[in-house]
Amino acid sequence: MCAPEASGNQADEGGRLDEGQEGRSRVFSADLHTRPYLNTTGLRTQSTMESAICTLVTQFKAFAGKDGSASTLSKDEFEKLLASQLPNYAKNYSSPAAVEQLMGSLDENNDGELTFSEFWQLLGKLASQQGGFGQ
Ligand SMILES: [Ca+2]
Ligand SMILES: [Ca+2]
Repeated sequence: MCAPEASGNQADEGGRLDEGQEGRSRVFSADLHTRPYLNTTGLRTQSTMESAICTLVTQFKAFAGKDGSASTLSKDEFEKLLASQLPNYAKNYSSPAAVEQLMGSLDENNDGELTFSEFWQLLGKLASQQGGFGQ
């Protein structure tokens, strides 16, 4: 369940979005402070991690919904998602052949489409690399 976008205080809630600075690690530079997640009207809002999950799901759905099945990513949709949402993390997959290979490694049932859970394997891998957790 994605809560409606908190109005106004998005900037200090998630990663800093100042485009001018080193953009590389900004997704993971979200404030880790532990203030209660209350918005200006005193209502409980999503935590940083909840918002991150919400973003992943929302983006997956946005790309998966472009053609064919709305709940799975075709190769074309997957390619667009990589280029648009993971440009730094997935820069080794900029050629169509590399995308195809990556997709094949994620597509567990080999139906040419990625479900969210198949796609999730990639996120887990990228997150592990980001955190230096190894494989
Ligand atoms: Ca689709
Ligand atoms: Ca599949």
